[in-house]
Amino acid sequence: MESHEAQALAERFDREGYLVIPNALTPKELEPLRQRYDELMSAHWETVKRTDPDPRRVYLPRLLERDPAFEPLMDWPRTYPIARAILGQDITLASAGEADYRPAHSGGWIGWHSDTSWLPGVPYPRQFHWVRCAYFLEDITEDMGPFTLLPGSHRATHPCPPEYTGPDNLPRTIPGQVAITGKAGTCLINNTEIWHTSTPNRSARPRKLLMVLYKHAWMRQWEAGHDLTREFGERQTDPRRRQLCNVGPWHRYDGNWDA
Ligand SMILES: O=C(O)CCC(=O)C(=O)O
Repeated sequence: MESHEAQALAERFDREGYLVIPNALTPKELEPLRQRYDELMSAHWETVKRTDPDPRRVYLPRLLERDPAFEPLMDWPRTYPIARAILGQDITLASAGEADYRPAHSGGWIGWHSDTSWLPGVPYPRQFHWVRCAYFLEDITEDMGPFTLLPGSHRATHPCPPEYTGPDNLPRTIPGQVAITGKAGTCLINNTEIWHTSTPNRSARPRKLLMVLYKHAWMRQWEAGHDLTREFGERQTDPRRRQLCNVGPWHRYDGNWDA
């Protein structure tokens, strides 16, 4: 991707808080990812079912570390230049990636929210804090509980109104909301500060996502088992990937970043 193209998309992202990139992964590129995802998820599913017989969302952290097939997603050529243009040269990973699974015929699991509702209260000019790339492993249609967001809400100066979510903890329909649907291989890139939710999956098909999360080097990673391990970072040989994996200093007196 040409840098002027990535820059134009980054400017749109700044205004709207999200981008939808069709064909970020081709059918041939998707195939090995889907195969490993299905194997990992079906083993995890058995574990989850022991404690929760009716899960609404199943989630596997540290995805990038689970199989080398997923590693290239950290600097994928059709999406990474956009994340790099949005965050700038000190870009790093905010977590080790996640596999996300919404079973067929499952209820909603979360109401309207921002991932960091406290940011409007921080007294410095608004930063991009987390930028997430969510890759669709299969087609996602309206009835499959798509990620749903309110364009531009990442710039709000107040938290997401609690009345956007009903007493049943299901999201209410809000004027202007956009349900992100698309073909397998699509990537949703979003500012995680945007007000978002997802609806129940009323279809007979599971919703499958691979997620990669970026941040600035000087921010802490997502903790509690989501973060990249030191060992994984140290194994990387490519300077850009080492930076992405938080190896090396973040203060860079010399100003030379690798990503
Ligand atoms: O797509 C979804 O299920 C919603 C995801 C979400 O709200 C989140 O990860 O914070």
